[in-house]
Amino acid sequence: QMQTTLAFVKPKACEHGLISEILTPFEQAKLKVVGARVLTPSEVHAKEHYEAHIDKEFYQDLITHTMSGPIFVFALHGDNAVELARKLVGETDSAEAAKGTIRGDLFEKYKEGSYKPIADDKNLRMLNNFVHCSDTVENAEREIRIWFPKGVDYKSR
Ligand code: 3AN
Repeated sequence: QMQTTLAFVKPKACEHGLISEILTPFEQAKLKVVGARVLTPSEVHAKEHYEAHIDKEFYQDLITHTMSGPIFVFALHGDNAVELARKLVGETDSAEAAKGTIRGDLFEKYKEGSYKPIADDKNLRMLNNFVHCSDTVENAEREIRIWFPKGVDYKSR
């Protein structure tokens, strides 16, 4: 059924100019961009977004990294959007993500280039895995409320 999901290009990927490359596979998979903005997350929003990870050992690093610069947040609408977008993104560790996934393909393309220091360090690589993407319909709704408090416009699509 038709759903809306939430994704964002992480700070390091924005810094490396990867926004359009990350957006393209979603559009090619017939997901429509129904909301988009660039912003540097506040601590309150970063913590709200990642509240499920509050007990993880990497939580503070995750919050710090999320706040470290502008992110490109976008909402995607389409058939089975939540699961489809997650499949397009791939595994959390970009080095393990399959060929044909966004994380897998970007890792292969940039691991020897300007992204190398991030790619080489497992901790940095996990934190800076190019893109965030909601994992469930409930989280997508929750995350859309955080980043698009006025909602997103999918009715016109
Ligand atoms: P995903 O982004 O694939 O849904 P989750 O939900 O397991 O991954 O983790 C949320 C975020 O926490 C990830 N995007 C990643 O940046 C970060 N993260 C997950 N595991 C680690 C880890 N072992 N070390 C550092 N950061 C991590």
